[in-house]
Order: sequence, then C-alpha cells, then structure tokens
Amino acid sequence: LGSKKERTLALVKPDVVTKIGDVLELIYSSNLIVTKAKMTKLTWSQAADFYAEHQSKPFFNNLVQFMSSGPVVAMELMGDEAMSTWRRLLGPTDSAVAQREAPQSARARFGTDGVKNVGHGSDSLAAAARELEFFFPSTIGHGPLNTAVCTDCT
Ligand code: DGI
Repeated sequence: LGSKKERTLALVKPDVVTKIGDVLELIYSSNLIVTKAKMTKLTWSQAADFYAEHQSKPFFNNLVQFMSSGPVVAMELMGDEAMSTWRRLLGPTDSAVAQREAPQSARARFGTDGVKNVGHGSDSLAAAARELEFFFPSTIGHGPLNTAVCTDCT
C-alpha cells in the first residue's frame, strides 16, 4: 500500500498565475494533494538554471525570458503516480496540440502556444527531487534531501 506514492514539482507559469484557481480545481479533481506552495518571481539566471537542460535549444532564450517575466507558483504535489498524473492534467507541451489531442487538459483550456503553456511538471524521479530542492530547499546540513519516492508520505 502506498508504494507508488510520489512527490512532484508543479510549476504554474506566469501566463496563468492569475487563473491559479482554475489550475487548483484541476488538481482537486484528481487524487493529488498540494503539500507545499509558494509564489515567487524568478530572475533570468534562476530561470536559466532551472531549464539548464534546454540551454542549447533554439527556444531557450524565449523560454527563460518568459519564465522570468512575472510571478510563478511552485507547488509540491503528492499522491499515487503524482508525476505522470500532473503531466497528464497539463496535456501535451504545445497548447495547440493539446487542444486537438487532450481538450480537457490545462494546456488546451488555458494555454497559448508552446512556451506560454500553463505549467511545468517534473518528468522523472531524479528531476522531481532536483526541482523540489530548487523551490523548497532542505535545511542546510540537517534533514534529508527532497525525495520523489514517498517512504514517509501519509
Ligand atoms: O515537460 P514539458 O514542459 O511538456 O516540455 P519540455 O520539458 O520538453 O520543455 C520545457 C519547456 O520548453 C516547454 O514547457 C516549453 C518549451 N519548449 C519545449 N519544446 C519546445 C518549446 N518551445 C518551443 N517554442 N518549441 C518547442 O519545440
């Protein structure tokens, strides 16, 4: 029981921070719970660090510029298969594709294009641990690092 429980990082991007309630309703309609949340504004270099894996991509500058253009809301979500559940709620990366293929998804309903696309979700256990640490750092020198596999989730 509970062996598939995970934590994941859900990031609500600047395009829909004013519609945070709609995103929360989607989360409430799933089996996930919000266990941490904060609103923050990333600097250009923080956004570049967060998306470092994409630094060689043609869309990197646009992505970082957008992600540092206004506040974001970072949440830790917890539940069975939290990572894939949240990514399914978001839908395909490109909002236009989402409208065709997953019309109920957040990106279909609230997204604009392939960059202004509502949210981010960790795509692996390692990414979830790293990204949770990015927004919700563990106390330095004490306590465990953030982990995505729940051994202690209740
Ligand atoms: O995990 P996702 O956000 O669905 O997608 P990802 O991790 O592959 O890409 C991260 C972000 O980078 C994505 O939310 C928007 C941007 N991006 C990814 N692929 C493209 C893109 N932006 C543009 N313009 N074109 C792309 O092909």
